[in-house]
Amino acid sequence: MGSKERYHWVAQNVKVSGVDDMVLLSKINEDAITDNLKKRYMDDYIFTYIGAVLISVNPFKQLPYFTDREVEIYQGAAQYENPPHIYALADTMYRNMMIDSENQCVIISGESGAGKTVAAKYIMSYVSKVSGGGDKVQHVKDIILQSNPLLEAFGNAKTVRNNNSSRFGKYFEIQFSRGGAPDGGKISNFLLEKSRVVSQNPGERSFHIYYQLLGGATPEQRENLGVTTPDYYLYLNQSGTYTVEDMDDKKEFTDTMAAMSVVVLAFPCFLLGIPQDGLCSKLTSRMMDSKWGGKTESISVTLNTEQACFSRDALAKALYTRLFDFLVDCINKAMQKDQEELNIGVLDIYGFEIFQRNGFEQFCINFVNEKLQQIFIELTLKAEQEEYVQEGIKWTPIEYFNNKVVCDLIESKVNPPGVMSILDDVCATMHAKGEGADQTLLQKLQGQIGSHEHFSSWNKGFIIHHYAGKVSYDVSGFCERNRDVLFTDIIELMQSSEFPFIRALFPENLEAEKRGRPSTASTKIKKQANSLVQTLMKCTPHYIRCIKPNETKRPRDWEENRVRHQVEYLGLRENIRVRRAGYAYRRVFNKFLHRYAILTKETWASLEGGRAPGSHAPPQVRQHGPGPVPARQDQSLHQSSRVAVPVGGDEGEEV
Ligand code: AOV
Ligand code: MG
Repeated sequence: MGSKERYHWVAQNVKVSGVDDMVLLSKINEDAITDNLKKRYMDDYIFTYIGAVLISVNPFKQLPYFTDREVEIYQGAAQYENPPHIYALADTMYRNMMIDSENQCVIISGESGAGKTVAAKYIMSYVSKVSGGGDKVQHVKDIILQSNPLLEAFGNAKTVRNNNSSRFGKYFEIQFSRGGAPDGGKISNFLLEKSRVVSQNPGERSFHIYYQLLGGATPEQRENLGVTTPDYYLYLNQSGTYTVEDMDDKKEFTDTMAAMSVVVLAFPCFLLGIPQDGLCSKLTSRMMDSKWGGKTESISVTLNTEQACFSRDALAKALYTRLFDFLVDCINKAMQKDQEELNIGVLDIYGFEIFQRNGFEQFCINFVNEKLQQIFIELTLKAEQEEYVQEGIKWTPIEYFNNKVVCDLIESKVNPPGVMSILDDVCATMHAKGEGADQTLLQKLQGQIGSHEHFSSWNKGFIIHHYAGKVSYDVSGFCERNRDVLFTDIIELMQSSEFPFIRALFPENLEAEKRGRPSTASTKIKKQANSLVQTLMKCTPHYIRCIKPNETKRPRDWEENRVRHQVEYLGLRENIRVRRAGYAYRRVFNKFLHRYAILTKETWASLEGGRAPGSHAPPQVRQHGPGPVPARQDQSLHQSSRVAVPVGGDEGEEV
């Protein structure tokens, strides 16, 4: 479709509703932003821009503009040519990657149920539709798309906030050849909420796969696996919820099985392959070292009911997470390529969440969200403003809330130590049975960070004033979940399984592990979150900020206060103000020159004697602004010498 034709098509099918880009709002305040989003939402426009940032409001219904026709319209078009759309953002990423030979990433954020996972899937399907390739590439595309139902079956569950809530975080890198064909991929997964395997809150379910299997297994599978109905199982019947509105577990099971066949994987029937009496004795007793007459001996201690249940649950959770990691590994192997060239990374994590009772899992989930908000703040509000100052451009600072203070409160090692450090210290010294550890934790938290402005406590726990609101955490279970131990006897038992599959899930070298201090769950998530930040910082970032319009999950239901609250904490007003006052288009000198040098003799000559663009000649172009600019820490993303072009001459900020 030519651009004229395209324009007509869009013009006929799209009516004007509010403003497409909120930089154009005549008033910039939360009311005006919320009003604009509402107007558009009620007219079925869920997408709106703030410059290059895409805002997406969950419609809770299928909208008609995600067909092949839109794929065609948005392909190769400039952002302003068409109404805002997630395909436009996906197209920009793909084109940037190809033109600049740079890795791209999209950070999709928003609270639980705001539409992140759906957005991630649209990006993946768009990229796979517009990129070329032969049979091998088609196979990789199939894996990329089929990995979604597979991982959702094992990693998503119904919560009260979202019927298909991601209970793990995922960074999916789609890898491309220099020619732009997706010929590989890699998934990094983060902290699965494994406690869900053994218990769920009222109104919630365990992971979808259990209900799929129970609803969709063939008679033969039922017999082999000893499958009955969900109410029979203690691990599934505590919440009293077995079905989800608009979800057909039986059909989903067929899809999961089909997805498994694409990554060539037999259904891992995880019957354990260990003698029943072995399991029974290891679940009800434990080997402990005992000092007797100067000698250390191992003796078998019988566990009480509570301890035995704890061992059983620990085993169930370990089996499930390891199985999940195994699945991710299989998918990765199936789309692995020898050498990485270019990639587009799609980040879809569990959203910020507040439940009636919030435990260790919510604490970790909300911490990861806090880190993502920090990237947004760093790159779109802080670095952008600092850059103008460095470039010597007149600039009136725009105030914003920097949530680094909350990140530090959680993860800082010293001065004062953060919640995670204090938690690790308590875990390192806690009694084997862990009695009283949670209360000790609470006291230490109060003692060491009780006066922090984003921290307060109550009789059963503590409150963190997150960027997205106050969350009250119940400390009970924090230490046990953080320590995350699986007793040695149980690991040994699993390592003695007759099935190689089960043995492979427990590869640890127990002798070596006895020597070091075991790593805790919070240390792991902290490491993962920080390495994720590093990875994202190396790419050109794009942002989708998802908004949840209601708690009823119904279409056309608009809860004004909820939306305004999200508009506030997402920092949309500050985002618009920085965007309006600043320059809309920037390019690093080097790249600008390589791209446009051909337009004049002088610039062409400056490319080291007229070498072709794409060569690595350092350009001899004078910098904009006063003299050399000091090097910055985040050089990889924000190189300091840039060409800045005001678009539309709108430098004024207030109206
Ligand atoms: P989330 O990923 O942000 O929550 P989802 O992407 O799972 O949220 O969206 C929740 C539900 O909203 C989906 O299952 C759809 O029913 C509906 N929905 C979202 N986006 C769209 C859309 N563009 N069009 C139609 N329906 C949509 V969580 O994973 O809980 O943080 O941990
Ligand atoms: Mg999700």
